[in-house]
Amino acid sequence: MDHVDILIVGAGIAGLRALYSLRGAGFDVRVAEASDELGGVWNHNRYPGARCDVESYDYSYSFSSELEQEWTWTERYPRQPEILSYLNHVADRFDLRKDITFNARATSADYDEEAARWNVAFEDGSRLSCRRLILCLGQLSAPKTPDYPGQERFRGETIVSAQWPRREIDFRGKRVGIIGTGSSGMQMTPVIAEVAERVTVFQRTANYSVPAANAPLTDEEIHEVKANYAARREMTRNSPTGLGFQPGKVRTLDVDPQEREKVFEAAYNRYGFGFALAYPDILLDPEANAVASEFLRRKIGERVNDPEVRAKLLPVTHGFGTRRPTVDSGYYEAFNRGNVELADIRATPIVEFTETGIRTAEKDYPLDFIIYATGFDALTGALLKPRITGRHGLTLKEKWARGPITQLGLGTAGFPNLLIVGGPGSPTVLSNVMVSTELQVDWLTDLMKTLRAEGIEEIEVSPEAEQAWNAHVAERVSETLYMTADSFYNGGEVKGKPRVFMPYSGGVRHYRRLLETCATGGYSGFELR
Ligand code: N01
Repeated sequence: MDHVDILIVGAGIAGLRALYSLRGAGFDVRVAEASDELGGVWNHNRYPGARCDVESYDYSYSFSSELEQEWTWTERYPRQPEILSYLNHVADRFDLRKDITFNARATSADYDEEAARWNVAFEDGSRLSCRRLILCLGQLSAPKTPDYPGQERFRGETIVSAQWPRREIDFRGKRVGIIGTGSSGMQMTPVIAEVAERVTVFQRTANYSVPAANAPLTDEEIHEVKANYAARREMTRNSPTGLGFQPGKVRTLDVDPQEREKVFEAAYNRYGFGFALAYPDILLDPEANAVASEFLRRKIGERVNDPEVRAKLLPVTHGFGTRRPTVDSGYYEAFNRGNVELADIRATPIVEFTETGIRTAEKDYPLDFIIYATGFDALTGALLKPRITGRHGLTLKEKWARGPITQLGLGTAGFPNLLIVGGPGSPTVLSNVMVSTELQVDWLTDLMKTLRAEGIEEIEVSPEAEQAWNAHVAERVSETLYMTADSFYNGGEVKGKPRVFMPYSGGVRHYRRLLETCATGGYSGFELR
């Protein structure tokens, strides 16, 4: 069996960054990547219109000022191919590929208590032993697909948005059905509608979306960002979300309606995702949330011509932001085209798939393509795919059967020398993941250096610490409105998944302080031996 000091699983944003930092610190480190390419979600989500809804310059690594200066983003919100080129550029620029093994899907990891090592097995039968195992498996990387009667009968092509084929797909003259109206469905709808003969969007839940106000970056904007990167980074790390804006200071209802309208209008037109921060209490106070939700419903309504379609597109099942809102480029306007229709499958559910399309309780939709833009088994899905067995034969799946439990999102008791980036219990999907990932990786790198310097064989989360952390995660979310809706944040939309709020809602800035306190306190909450 091959041996390595540190094995990182996953060569997405987190895995690449961890490789760069740990190798730079002199560790013997290797990355195992399931795909034949790096990039994680940006490798797999190649659907038309895929782009990031965080601004390009904020969705970039901060570890090298040379890299910051030499890479020039072209748009405010970068498209998937541009992000993938960026990640490839980073890999080439820092010679990361030589330590990545591609086509290496980890299927299991077993902790050998006597040797204090992890034995990792891969799909091709190979094995690797490592002292420390770092899981960088992504938050939204285990796609989930629907389960409708007759799916196998459909004779057209079925595509999963998060496993988009690499070949060119020609939608010209085709009838395309899109199931799902989260970010993926909303991003692809207007783009596919430009070429397809007909697009039918199958909507179960109307969602809130704010226009992206996307545009090519001007020379002045690029200059401004590059000249002030350090300050910008500091600002994002000190913000609640890792995004480039701070929340408003006054409470929503303490402002008179005309003034509030102006603030909402400005945030709506410029901020994209940051609309949620126009006032600090939009996700905390039901009345504030109701006012913001109403504003957005009005705005959505203004974008749709047909009154019947408009009524169906207005979100009414939940408050703005309690499920992940989206940032779109022309989603609602697409319904004003002659070739886009909305199938409201909450009112008239899908009954079955047929050989030629989808039958709902209302009618038959003949289709050539069906696209599942139906989301992910978020946060725990990818972590629980390999069979990970810690002390006393306990698997991670068994340990987390009633929901994930961690210390600071970084590890869990009974699984020594196993560390997680971007996992449950950290800001993860509630943040700009570039920022939260870099915070965690820098912290882990310092931890590894300390373990090496002090000759520490094992690090393991203490059971008391993880209980306390989970209680804190639950307490923080209880101050918010997040649990008022089922979402991928709380597992409520996956059958059989425990309904537990998984990310840490206390904000990036606070989380950063907690990481520092943990480290300066001798890695409190972890047992070092
Ligand atoms: O997935 P989603 P997504 N029958 O879970 C519907 C990131 N992302 O891939 O609401 C019919 O948001 C489901 O309906 P409902 C980003 O974090 C980022 O779109 O459960 N419909 C919902 O409408 C994003 O939030 C970018 O009733 C079914 C949709 O499918 C996250 O990934 C771009 C169904 C799933 O929406 C996920 O986005 C894209 C069924 N059986 C994605 N099952 C960026 O820009 C589910 N649905 C960075």
